[in-house]
Amino acid sequence: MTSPTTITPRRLRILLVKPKASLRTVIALQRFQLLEPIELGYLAAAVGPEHEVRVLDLRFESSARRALEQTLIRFRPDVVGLTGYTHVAVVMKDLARLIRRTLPDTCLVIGGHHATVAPDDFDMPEIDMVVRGEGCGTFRAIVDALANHRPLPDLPGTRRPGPSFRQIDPESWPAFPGVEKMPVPRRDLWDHRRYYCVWTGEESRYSDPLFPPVSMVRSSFGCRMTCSFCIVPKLFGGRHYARDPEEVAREIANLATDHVYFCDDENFIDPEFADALADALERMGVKKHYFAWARTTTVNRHPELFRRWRALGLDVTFLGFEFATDDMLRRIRKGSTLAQNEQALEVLRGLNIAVHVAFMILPEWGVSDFEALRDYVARMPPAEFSFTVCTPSPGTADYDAMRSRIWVEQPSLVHDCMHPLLPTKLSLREFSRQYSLTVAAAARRNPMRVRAIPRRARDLLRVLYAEFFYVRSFRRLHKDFPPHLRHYTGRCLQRELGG
Ligand code: B12
Ligand code: SF4
Repeated sequence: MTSPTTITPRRLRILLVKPKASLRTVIALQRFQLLEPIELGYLAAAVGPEHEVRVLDLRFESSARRALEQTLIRFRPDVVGLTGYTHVAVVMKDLARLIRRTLPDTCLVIGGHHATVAPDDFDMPEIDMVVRGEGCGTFRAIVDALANHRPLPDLPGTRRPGPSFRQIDPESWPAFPGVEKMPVPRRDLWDHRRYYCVWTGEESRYSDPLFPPVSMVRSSFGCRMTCSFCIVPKLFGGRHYARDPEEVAREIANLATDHVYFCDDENFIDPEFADALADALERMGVKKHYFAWARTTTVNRHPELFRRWRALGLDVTFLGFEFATDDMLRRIRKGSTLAQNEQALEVLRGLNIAVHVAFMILPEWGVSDFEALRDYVARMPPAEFSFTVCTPSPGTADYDAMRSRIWVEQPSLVHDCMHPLLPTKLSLREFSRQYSLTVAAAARRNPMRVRAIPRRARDLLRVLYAEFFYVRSFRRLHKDFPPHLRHYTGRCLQRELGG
């Protein structure tokens, strides 16, 4: 009789990689905000302390490929986890080839937003496993299998490149496992002082840092609304999952930074939870500065909640206005009216909470539409503004509806919600000019600028420099398109489309 042999699990070296964007618009945006690779912190926490994990944030590297290659050679990871949004999908594929060439035996796992919404893009032999949706449990199971000398397991939400890759029903969305399965992200794998966000405030003072070090915290997952362009309802099955308020408060209390950027989809959609989190923070005596996301309807329904959070340190709230007409708000099923949006802005300003207002632009806009938006912004009370082009995410019904009209062969190359994916009515050059004029005009409406709050010379220079590159990236938007589109005039396109 043979006695059962016990195989000692291996301690694995795991490298988690955040790619560097290639689009000027995203790189320019990073001059204002560069936030922690928190998704990688989650994955690192999930695999546990028994493995050696490193995070490589390529956004800081002048040559991302060289930095990755050197890390691969020096660290020789057993597993590489690569994440990314849609706008870096092509970059990710290039990095996958580099990883495979450099370390043929390393297990390469791909996850993140693009892998979730468009997994077919990663059906390539260089990749061992594609993970869709929330990845902590799955990544842990993959690492466990490898550490225990077992083959890669077949897990829900995963695909192995090969003949069966595309046979999986694209409509089968991986279910969110629930908040109790989520670990507290590891933040010791990066230097928190490198991550920042420009910090607007209605009550901002000279001595307040304009680019403070910032940590990201996720207090809840998902949203109950069904905006037709947004992927969040699909990711979380139309549900909002709130974490244990005590646990969130503890996580915030333990942060090395004073500034917290919530990366929830909507922080206040469950007012009982937002109140309970405020209770917990108060009980623990936590005093920090917060940036949060809210729907305008939530603000109007619960102004007292925002008053309470202002006292706790809520400095800025992100409001998705989306459009400046009720007709458009109805079309995208936003569930709010322009009057409601304006009311929310007033409520928050009345509480001295600065507001970040987000608008969308449509490819079919003419000059007068841009002018109307600029007029509207000029009449609005001071706020921080951002503008995206309405480009629904792959995986939404809106994306499927426009798919046949997408004018670039490889949409992910310009899919950062700042480049039009559908033919523009204006020439692309004029569209870019109008877009940049809108961004520049709105920058002058920032509350700190309107009230001419004096700032440190260094901060002032940094923000002006960032703004210059940001506005310029929109002005040059047309240059990011393939050569045959760059010089297209709108009229030409309309003829092409038969319009
Ligand atoms: C906070 C946030 C931001 C922040 C910062 C994000 C960051 N870390 O840099 C800011 C405001 C800067 C931002 C900017 C942008 N964002 Co954003 N953002 C979000 C938001 C609300 C939360 C993202 C987040 O941090 N989640 C927390 C982490 C823990 O979750 P996660 O990223 O999903 O990761 C989990 C899984 O995906 C998986 N996973 C991830 N990576 C990997 C890797 C492996 C190997 C495995 C196994 C698993 C795995 O496991 C992770 C742990 O649970 C999401 C909406 C959402 N609900 O996801 C939009 C979202 C991700 N953003 C989006 C977009 C489009 C952008 C912008 C392009 C918008 C713009 N034009 O300005 C920019 C691009 C910025 C950039 N540098 O790339 C889209 C992405 C769509 C897509 N298909 O790519 C989303 C989904 C919004 C939406 N409704 O469409 N964003
Ligand atoms: S856009 Fe905002 S409110 Fe609408 S579904 Fe997405 S996360 Fe929810």
